[in-house]
Amino acid sequence: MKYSLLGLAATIFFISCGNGDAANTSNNEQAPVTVSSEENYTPPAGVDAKVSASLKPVMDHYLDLKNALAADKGKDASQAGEKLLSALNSVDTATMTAEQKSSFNNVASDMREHAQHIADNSDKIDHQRSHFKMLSDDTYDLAKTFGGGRKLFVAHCPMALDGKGANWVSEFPEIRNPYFGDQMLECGEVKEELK
Ligand SMILES: [Cu+2]
Repeated sequence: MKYSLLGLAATIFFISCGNGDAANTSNNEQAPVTVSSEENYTPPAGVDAKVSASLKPVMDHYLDLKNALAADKGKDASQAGEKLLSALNSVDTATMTAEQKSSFNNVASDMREHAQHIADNSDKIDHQRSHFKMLSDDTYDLAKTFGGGRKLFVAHCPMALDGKGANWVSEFPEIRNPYFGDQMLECGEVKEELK
């Protein structure tokens, strides 16, 4: 019984990740990613240009943080977390509608908490990654409401965080898994595109 369960777990592992070799492939063997362009981007209707512009650094620092985790660099993730915090505090809410303002404030207060934990735990990448899941869900909500400043991709890894599964937002469609880094860099798939 014990052995068949192990076999089942191994099968799920390989189905989930498509390619079992992914675990043994190092960063520099990956094909380059195709980063989406910021040119010709139009924010969703009803979002003021000032709001969109002041949210851009928030998105950029989130993406830096995500790339740092995919590269297994807790220190860089921590620094991106710091920058994300200050970018959140510089968002121009003056031209937001009342509805936008309350949605932004809700998401931003949650994001601040997770960014702070990530900033404070540069030597505990697992801890950073568990906060990153919630930060990613917040970032998704933000991009849905206010636009992401460019085309974005929402990816999912069913194995992240001990099999609970988790999403992330990316500026490219290729999978570079921020929950596993080099250990399983290509585990996951794109679930949604945000234009
Ligand atoms: Cu924490």
